[in-house]
Amino acid sequence: MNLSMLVAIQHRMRKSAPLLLLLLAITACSNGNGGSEQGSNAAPPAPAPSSVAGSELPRLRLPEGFRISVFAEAPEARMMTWTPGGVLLVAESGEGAVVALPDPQRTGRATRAVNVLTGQRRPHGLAFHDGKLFVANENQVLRYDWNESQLRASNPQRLADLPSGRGHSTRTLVFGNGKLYVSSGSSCNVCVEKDPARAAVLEMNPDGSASRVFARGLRNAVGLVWNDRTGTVWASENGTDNLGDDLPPEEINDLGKTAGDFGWPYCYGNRVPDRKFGGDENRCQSTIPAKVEMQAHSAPLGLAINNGNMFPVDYRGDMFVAFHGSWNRSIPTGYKVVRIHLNANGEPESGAQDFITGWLPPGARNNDDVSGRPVGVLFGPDGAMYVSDDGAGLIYRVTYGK
Ligand SMILES: [Ca+2]
Repeated sequence: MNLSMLVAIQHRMRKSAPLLLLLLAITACSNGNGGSEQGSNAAPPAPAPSSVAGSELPRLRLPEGFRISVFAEAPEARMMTWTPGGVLLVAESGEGAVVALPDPQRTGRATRAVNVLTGQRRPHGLAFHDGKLFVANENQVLRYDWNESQLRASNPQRLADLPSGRGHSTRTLVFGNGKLYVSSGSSCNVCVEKDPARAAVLEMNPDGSASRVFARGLRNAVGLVWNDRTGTVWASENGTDNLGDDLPPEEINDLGKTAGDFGWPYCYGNRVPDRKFGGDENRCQSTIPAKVEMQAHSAPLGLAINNGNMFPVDYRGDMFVAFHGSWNRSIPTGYKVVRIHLNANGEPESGAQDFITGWLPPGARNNDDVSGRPVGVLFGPDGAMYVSDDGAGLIYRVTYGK
């Protein structure tokens, strides 16, 4: 049975049994004892069973001392955020939903799934600021009043319209320095955009006013994270397709303190011209080079910086990136979570090092063989790492020790 079959079955079953986990448990030859509970206002996915922690994911590999388990089932799980009260919210983009996954007893497993918002247009980016919930849909940024005890969002305010249709549909948002940053990918694989708000990161006030293009020349910066030590937003960048198996490098970029041009569609990596599109050295000299270059076609999506204290000291302050995995490469790559060591100034001191692998089986020649596709990475108030996976429809929890 391949991943697409599992996912198809899971989607059919999402309102009843936790079948995917059952299948995973069977695959692992472990003895899950299943069971689930339904919340009073829970409509969507059934929660994960409270069993087989760690051993239910025998294919996944992490450094010694780390453990990974399933925190929740969440179809189409993309970006995540924490409510002010410490409840995980996830955008289920393909479902048009934002879902809360409470774990009130801090067991490491969500006890239920609560529909916070439905009928959204590919909701993706989520954030809280001054007690309000911000949601980036494909076509607009919305702000909601938030009721923590009810896990309910109300009173939507439209803060900004975003360019939509054609090409990349994900919109990500992050707060930093009192500003809201919103990423909007390109409308094409490689082209000169007519709308300056595409292939760009916008900056605006939290009420949507004073919006401007902050970073341009970013083909698809799906992951945004605030880096406290540099005082700037950092972004992952998904490079142009069809330049070969190993070009262009995927990038991590520091968006800096002032507006700038990050190269696409003319330049990539360290100011390298895309000659196929007509880039040249002169043009590239005025662009901002990548901070980290990574394997082409890895599809880096979510970014997180580990500000918690659960992981070993050496991992603190480091950046983690979810690689969604390739389609535009003859031999598959990606499908993992990597770590980039940041120094005391918040600057990278390493390239991408494997942290969680195994969704892509060793030696796989075909993307159909993968068992999951990491999307979002987020550290929790408990210091654990949470990883969303829109291939398997799961959210994992990664812990160290205990
Ligand atoms: Ca670039």
